[in-house]
Amino acid sequence: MRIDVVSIFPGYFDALELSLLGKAKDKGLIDLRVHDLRDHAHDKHRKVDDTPAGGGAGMVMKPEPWGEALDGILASAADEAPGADPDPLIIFPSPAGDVFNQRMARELAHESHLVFGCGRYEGIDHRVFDEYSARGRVRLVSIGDYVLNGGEVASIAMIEAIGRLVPGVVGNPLSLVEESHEEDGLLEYPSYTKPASWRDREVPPVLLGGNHAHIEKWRHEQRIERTRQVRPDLLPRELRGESRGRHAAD
Ligand code: JEE
Repeated sequence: MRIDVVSIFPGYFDALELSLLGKAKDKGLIDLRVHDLRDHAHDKHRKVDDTPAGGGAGMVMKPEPWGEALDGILASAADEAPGADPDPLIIFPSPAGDVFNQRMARELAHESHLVFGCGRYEGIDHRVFDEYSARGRVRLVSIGDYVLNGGEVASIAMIEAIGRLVPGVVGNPLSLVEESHEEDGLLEYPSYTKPASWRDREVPPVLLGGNHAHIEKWRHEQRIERTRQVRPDLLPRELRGESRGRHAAD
């Protein structure tokens, strides 16, 4: 998978080298290319922002550097994959986007080329979105209902979530198989390791008993109880029967 990122803070993406994604890069599974938007601002101050049309607080990113940066990436994609390969998908992280989730990560992991356009300030001149929507596929995506200062942290979260789903990236494919089986919307069961006793806190005895049917049953019950406690909204209808979580009085 090729991933291009455009940002005025390319250094943020050094973090991706530290983890799994660094190894995926070394293995040639993920081709991550980070571009500095300011390289496409040609005035002497390399200015990428300006005051908002119509007035208001803050600054807005000018369209011209974005046009030059994205045109360059799209042209290089057409050059390198001359076959009628599917268009790159351009993702603009935005508080106004569709909310990113595991389903979206799974869908995006099938793409061959993603481009992340990281805005700053109050965002990017909307004509950039219109231009690339007219020429190809564009999505506005939010990572959740809180306000960040720009698209970089959101892009890193999405790249990590998507990247680990690319075949070969996660060391142990069994953990992904397990994950997909557990894709029933319930939270995970609690995990333990050695020592069996730590500060007078014991690993639950069922986990040390070696009866795998009991262990599976216990883990499933833990998942349901945990979900009921902290995310009752995720409980499937058939498990919601005796739930107290859905009553207005709670
Ligand atoms: C991209 C600039 C900063 C802050 C105005 C008005 C928005 C932009 N989940 C997520 N939260 N935040 C982002 C995100 C933030 C960004 C950019 C993504 C580019 N910024 C910015 C405030 C505002 N606010 C009231 O509603 C909220 C606009 C994000 C993602 N993905």
